[in-house]
Amino acid sequence: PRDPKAMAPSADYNSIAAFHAKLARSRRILAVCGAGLSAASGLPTFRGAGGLWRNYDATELATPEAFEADPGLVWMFYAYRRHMALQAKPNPGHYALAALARKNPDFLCLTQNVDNLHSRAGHPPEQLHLLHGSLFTIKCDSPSCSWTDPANFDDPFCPALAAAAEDAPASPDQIHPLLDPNNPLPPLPPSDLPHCPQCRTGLQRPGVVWFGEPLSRPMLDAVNAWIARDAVDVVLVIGTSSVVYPAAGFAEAARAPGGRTSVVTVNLEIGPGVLRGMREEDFAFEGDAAVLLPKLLAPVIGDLEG
Ligand code: BJW
Ligand code: ZN
Repeated sequence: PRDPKAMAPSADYNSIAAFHAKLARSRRILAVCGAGLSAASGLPTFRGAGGLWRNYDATELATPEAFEADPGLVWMFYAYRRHMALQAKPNPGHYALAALARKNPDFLCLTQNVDNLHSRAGHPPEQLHLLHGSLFTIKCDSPSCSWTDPANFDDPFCPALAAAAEDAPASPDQIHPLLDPNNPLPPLPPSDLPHCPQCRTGLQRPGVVWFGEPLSRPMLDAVNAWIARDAVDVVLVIGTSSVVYPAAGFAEAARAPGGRTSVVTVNLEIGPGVLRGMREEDFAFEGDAAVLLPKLLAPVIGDLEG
């Protein structure tokens, strides 16, 4: 049974001034980011509206089983997302986090996003962990092969995926030909996809973490060691539905005893579930992360425009 007082948000749980007062007393800051952070850059999220690619659920394509069944289809999905991410620009949310990292060496950013927008905003690499990998890392799909290409920005990725690199139609009421489910995709056999240059039998695949696959062990060890090193003052939970583990568990894992740690949710929708899970010291801000983050972090980073 939970203590109802401890689990209730305070009266000023969404007060920017109250958060600024907390920030002024804070040193160790952790951020856990999700797809909502890149929504203002025009990249779709996974769940809810926009979570469909053609008529496929994006989370159903993000599995080893889907790749095994139809690598050509899954590669077309990822080739399109590479193209979209390359066309997109980091937004003020990414820039605010990058500025916080430069001002505060005790800030660590964990991101589930694979779009490379944190790096392009100038986020120091030693203060950023890519929990779910990167669209621009390529690896071999054979579990026994260690080949990787750590930075591949080819667009199209290969000739067979050229359709994914076509520019979107200029008019917003026109659909990208690749996204139109009435426009059948020609079959793309594995023989048309790049194979591994090392083992020569494996297929190249995106260096992202699919459901059921482990996150990098050294990275998880580094995150857990950072959390354990000293009490965390603030955890920013930004633009994520917090349903995918282990990412969704870091905010609670970082709570120090005595109500010292404020968990701060920044999301377009603050649902009843978030409010119910909140403690007195926590905050929740409803809105676009690209608008809210520069305001929330202004006392540390100053005016981004200035
Ligand atoms: C805005 C906004 C705006 C919109 N401003 N906000 C413990 C319990 C239960 C299950 C498990 C568990 N441990 C492990 C599991 C299994 C599984 C899991 O978590 N399943 C759950 C879904 C039930 N986890 C795994 O399999 C992980 N591996 C693992 O644990 O390995 C060890 C192991 C293996 C085997 C057995 C047991 C253990 C791997 C997870 C990999 C997730 N991969 C994906 C694809 C990555 C590649 C790609 O990009 O294609 O990662 S799935 C997808 O979900 C992607 C995302 O990073 C991830 C999270 O989504 P995110 O970012 O939160 O996006 P959305 O769309 O869900 O939410 C967007 C939010 O933004 C919404 O809230 C909006 O309101 C908001 N928003 N616009 C602010 N402008
Ligand atoms: Zn290989």
